[in-house]
Amino acid sequence: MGRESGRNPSKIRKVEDEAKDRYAYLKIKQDPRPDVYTKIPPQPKEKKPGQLNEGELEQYFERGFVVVNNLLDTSLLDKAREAVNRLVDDLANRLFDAGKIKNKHEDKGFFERLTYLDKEFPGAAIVLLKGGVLPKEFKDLWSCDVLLNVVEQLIGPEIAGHPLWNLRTKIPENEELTVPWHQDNAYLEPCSLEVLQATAWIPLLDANEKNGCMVMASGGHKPGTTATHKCCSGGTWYVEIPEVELTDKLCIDMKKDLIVCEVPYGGVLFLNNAIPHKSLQNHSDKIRYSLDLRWQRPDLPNGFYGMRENVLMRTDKDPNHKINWENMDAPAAYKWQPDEAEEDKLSPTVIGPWMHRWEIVHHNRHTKPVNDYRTKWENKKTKD
Ligand SMILES: O=C(O)CCC(=O)C(=O)O
Repeated sequence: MGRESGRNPSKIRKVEDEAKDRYAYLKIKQDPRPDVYTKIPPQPKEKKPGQLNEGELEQYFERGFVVVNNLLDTSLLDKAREAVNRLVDDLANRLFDAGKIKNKHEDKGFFERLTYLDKEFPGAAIVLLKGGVLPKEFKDLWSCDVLLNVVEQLIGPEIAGHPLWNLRTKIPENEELTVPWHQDNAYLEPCSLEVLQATAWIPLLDANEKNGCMVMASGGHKPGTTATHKCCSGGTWYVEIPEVELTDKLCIDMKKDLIVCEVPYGGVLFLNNAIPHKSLQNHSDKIRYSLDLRWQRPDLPNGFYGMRENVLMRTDKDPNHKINWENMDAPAAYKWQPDEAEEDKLSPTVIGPWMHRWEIVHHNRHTKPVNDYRTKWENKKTKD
């Protein structure tokens, strides 16, 4: 596997040249394909803080991702950590009040406390992940100028936040928080394939191979297609791309194209919604917290099954645009489970409409209630 740790385009250049032959074959077979993943849009005329340089921009569209070190002001990340601390504290109180735990582990630090809570109440880390509460500190990060300046280079000056976002709570040695090979499009409706959704994956510590950073299948966005995913991987709610789909449909050479992306604190991994990626298991003794935040053009469909709208964050039409977060703040039900009962919010079961998009080849506790929800999702769409 290759290794990536920021601003170094040259070492992957050779691999990509070799890969071009494979994509040329696909081009003949699959045109027309969406070119939003491969075509650099017109660039802003103005120089703005944080903007990618030419090489980085090229990498993003050529490989489907780019790591940028030292991009964020770490004080923003420190504040995000404080917000996570509050969320963990709130979860500990709720679990304690519900009689699920006997010890709130208040003496434990940022990188350990949730692991202790999860030992006492298995699934606590999932409850936090699915909580979907968006504190002010996450909003400040999501809409900070430096990130929007980069996103503007990727999708143009009209920018909306996409409702699919996550606080990843990757406690050590936990299968359910280790995400298998997938394309983000697989979690959305097929229309999202036509729309570039730019993701920033932002670790809240130095993310590395040991604590479970991301691995990208370089160039896998180029066929411009979503591979056939299977549902659900192991004991999880995640869909997964079988290896044969990675190699045959997305043209991935499993020996050359896989890049381990270590991202230091302050750095960001930018990716698109068609690039295959996975995350590694956390074999360290610390929790690997990270945020994944997404943006797209506001006038295009977001593929979120009609459940939530995008939130306009920047527009050329109004330089003083004030973000209305109301939609992302919608009642604290999990984003995929719109009318979850109060007591279910402490349940570590995750289900979502993607489970209907792909064949369920493996059942587990997450897939069990899926048919009950099917009607609710369908009703919701019809109503809207
Ligand atoms: O953070 C992780 O472990 C996985 C993130 C991911 O797969 C994503 O953001 O699409």
